[in-house]
Amino acid sequence: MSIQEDYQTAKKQYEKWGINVEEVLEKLQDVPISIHCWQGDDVVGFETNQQELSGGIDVTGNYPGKATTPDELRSDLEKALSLIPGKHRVNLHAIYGETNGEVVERDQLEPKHFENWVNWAKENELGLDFNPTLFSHEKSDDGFTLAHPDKSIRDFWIRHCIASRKIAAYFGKELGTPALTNIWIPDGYKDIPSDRLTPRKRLKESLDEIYAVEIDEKYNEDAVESKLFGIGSEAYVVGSHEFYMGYALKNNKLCLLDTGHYHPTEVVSNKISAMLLYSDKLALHVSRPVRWDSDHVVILDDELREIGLEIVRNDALDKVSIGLDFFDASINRVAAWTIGTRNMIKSLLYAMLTPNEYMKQLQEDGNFTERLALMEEFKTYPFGAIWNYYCEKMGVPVGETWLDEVKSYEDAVLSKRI
Ligand code: RNT
Ligand code: ZN
Repeated sequence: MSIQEDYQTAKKQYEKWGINVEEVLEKLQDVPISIHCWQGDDVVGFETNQQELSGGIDVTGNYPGKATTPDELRSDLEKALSLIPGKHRVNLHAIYGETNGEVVERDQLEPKHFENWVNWAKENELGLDFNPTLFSHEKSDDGFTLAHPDKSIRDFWIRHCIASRKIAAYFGKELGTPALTNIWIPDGYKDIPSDRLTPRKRLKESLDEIYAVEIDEKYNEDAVESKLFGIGSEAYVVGSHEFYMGYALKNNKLCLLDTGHYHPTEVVSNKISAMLLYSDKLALHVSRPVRWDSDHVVILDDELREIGLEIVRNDALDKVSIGLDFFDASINRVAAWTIGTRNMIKSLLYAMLTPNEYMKQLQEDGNFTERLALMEEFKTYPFGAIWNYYCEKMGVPVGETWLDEVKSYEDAVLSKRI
């Protein structure tokens, strides 16, 4: 049977439940995923005075062929994007600026250092998002940045964050879609603190200074990302969930929830509905923690499906900015992007192909038997046939055939890199 025939048969099964599959696919096309550039080079970036990766995060593996220049990274991203259905966004970090071999301090970065990225985004019809980089730098060597006891160090990072918001606003203006600037800092202690409050007061003041600079929300939106622990900050992280949730609600910023930044049995899918009652927008870093915040490639597991369901059934596609955050250096990096992003899209499609209103009513009626039965039966509905048709319709490889393209790209391009 052909993809078309499979699709027609599958479609009928979903239509029995009142699901308009054509409409679902139209809608899915318009959901952008913000693809993180840093999977392509193991979070190295292009700074002239590069430092080792720090900040309590870690990349393991040494798969050959990682991008070491902006053109290589863009070419790898283009390859991945050609295998992912839909129009998406690319998420940059400040360390991915281009300074022509010149050492430009992070607090001196300007829009011009990201001109090539903007031109490339225009050519490829992509939106861009941004992150100041508050790690892998001598001024963050002791693990502190915006909450540092030394004012001159704090001020440096405050200037960097303000410069970053201006760069993001330039993206937003040039590309006609607001950029999201997400602040994540590593600040925390390895061992039990004798004072948890003072660093948090300092972080609050630093954020106030950063956001005192007004930037049109038409061009830039601000998010803050919390964390539970990092390598070297096991006992205490200044920017905890409660800290940023309070800050974001009070100051009208977006909370960014990274799926690897909570206790092992705590899930982001359960936070979305609660937080959206109190703020208009949310942002996500979809990742996959394996035993710790390991940033494994996102797979279509129960939690990813649940995240998709929460966004879709609560009509929150316009309220939740979906970004990815994983970095695996043990497999082909173009494949890593492709697998993770395709899975994120699959989870949204799965959710859209679920009779959500009917299932909500079952719960209201106390019919938990049918609720569970249907949830389980839908797992084996012909979802794959709809997904395959969607890929074909969007002009990207169907099923695992994308892997052939990654292999050819590896032979022709990646394996030639030193
Ligand atoms: C770290 C945070 C942060 C980084 C990126 C590179 O734990 O998740 O988002 O992964 O900024
Ligand atoms: Zn993250």
